[in-house]
Amino acid sequence: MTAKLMQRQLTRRQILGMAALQTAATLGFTRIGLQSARSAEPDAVESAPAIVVGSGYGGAVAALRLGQAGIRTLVLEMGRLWNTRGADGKVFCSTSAPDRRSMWFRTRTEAPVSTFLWLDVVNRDISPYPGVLDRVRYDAMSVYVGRGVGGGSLVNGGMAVTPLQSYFAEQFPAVDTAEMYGTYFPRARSMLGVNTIDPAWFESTEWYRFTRISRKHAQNTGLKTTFVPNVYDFGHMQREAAGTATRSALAGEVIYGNNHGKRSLDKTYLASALGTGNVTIHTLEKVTGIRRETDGSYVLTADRIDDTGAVVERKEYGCAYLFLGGGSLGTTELLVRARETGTLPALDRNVGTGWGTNGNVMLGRANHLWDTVGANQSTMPVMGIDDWANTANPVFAEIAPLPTGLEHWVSLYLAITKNPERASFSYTNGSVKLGWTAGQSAVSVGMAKKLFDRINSANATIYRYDLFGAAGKVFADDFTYHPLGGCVLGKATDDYGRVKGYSKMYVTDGSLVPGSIGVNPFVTITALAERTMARVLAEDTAP
Ligand code: FAE
Repeated sequence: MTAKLMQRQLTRRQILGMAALQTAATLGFTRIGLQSARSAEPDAVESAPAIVVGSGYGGAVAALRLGQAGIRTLVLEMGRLWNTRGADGKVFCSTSAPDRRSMWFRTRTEAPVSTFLWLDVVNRDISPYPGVLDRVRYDAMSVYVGRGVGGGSLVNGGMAVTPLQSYFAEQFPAVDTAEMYGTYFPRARSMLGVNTIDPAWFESTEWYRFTRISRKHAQNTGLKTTFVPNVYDFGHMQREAAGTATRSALAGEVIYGNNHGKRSLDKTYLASALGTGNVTIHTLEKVTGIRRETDGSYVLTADRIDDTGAVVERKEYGCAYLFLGGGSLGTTELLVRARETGTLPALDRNVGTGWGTNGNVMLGRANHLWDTVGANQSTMPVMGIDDWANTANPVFAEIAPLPTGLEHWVSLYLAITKNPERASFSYTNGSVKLGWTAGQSAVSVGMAKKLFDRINSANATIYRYDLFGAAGKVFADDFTYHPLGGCVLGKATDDYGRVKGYSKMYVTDGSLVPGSIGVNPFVTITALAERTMARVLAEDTAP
């Protein structure tokens, strides 16, 4: 899409919202809204009819729909607004030369593919800063999440996949699938700006040679592959390839943010939300506690931090309606803490349960010398090996890029397996812990191995042993990109995300999904949030 055309498709309100985001960034505000775009005066009001915690998919949908309903809404986001250029003239740093902008208060980056030829050549020393990617570490599992206005949309691969209707129905038996697939999935895809790669360009461009090689090897094994849509603007990507647009996906940018091309939430839902004039976002404010007053309103405590991570202010906010969009970890942690410390004692015992990794396992294969994957690789995945219908061993494996600028003959995959294992969170000594064990990951590895053993055998290839640490790990089963569950729909909440035990409190994020959805999850999270907001605005907020 040309810039002109895109502008025509944006509403006036969305353009105003984008302007608010831009002005706030330029002036270095931590408070973003149409008011702050006009004036630098601090907001004296510390309460709002509605508060949204977090600005990822669930939070962004809630903010937009509340704003459109004319409800003044405050969004509290612990990360920063990513719209200010660094000394290099860019907002985000690249994966090949990460600096302090890359990770959330770290002294060294922690990339998923951590070694090459067993050498520690991927990660870099950095100075601590509220960077855009976090890796939250628990005992046997660590979880990658995005931090900033837009949450995971800032760092993810943009794969916008609608789950198989039959699997969605299996995971959400109480949800009307006809309504989801007829109304909420299409609404989510349209709002997110989902588009598909031009198949003719895909077949001819050097940037997707790595995908075509993996497809060939899947076909040699008798396996099915399928194109997957993305929120990265493929028109922009083709112009990057032609040399007429600044490169982002074709310049190795992804997990530490994309400077161009990606329709992250700050360009879609959140811009529209700010454009309603009813939504304000506070950044660098982490909600740490929730309690309920006798009048039924909620009080949130929040720590405002500076760029060093120091708490510069402890704040309290009041609201009548509370929407939790802190993601599977953020929301679950807040609610488990509130129940266990007695500030929200009536929360259901299912809060903190039903958590899973979406069966994530990452792995690499070594190709023959003649099967080159290309030195030039786009960072946006566009195809998956779809063996989900194999009931004995269901796997959907995304064909992932490994852009190094050199030919390396590696095929990389993020396998999504149907791992039935679930874990719970517990509250011990002031912190919330995840009880996932290494044995539970072994189930995902078993499934991924069965599929990729077949692919290796059909193509006479082997695994790569050098990508996930010096110890020679083949299957990276100790991290996930897809944390799901913790406040599962119909268990910790009613069938629409209303938190059990408390009125006017809602969950709208990935914690509603019961640990597995079979594909990359953000379209599902967005569609479910749309469904929740439609119901809540129709039934709960009427005067
Ligand atoms: P999320 O987007 O994580 O947003 C939560 C927000 O709340 C964040 O901005 C937090 O900073 C903020 N927050 C948390 N706690 C607090 C608190 N206490 N106070 C204030 N703010 C708070 O949640 N999914 C796909 O579908 N396709 C992909 O291609 C894909 N690739 C991925 C690649 C990477 C590297 C990663 C990390 C994830 C990827 N995902 C992908 C997963 C996807 O981004 C994720 O499922 C969604 O972002 C989850 O959406 P939520 O709304 O649940």
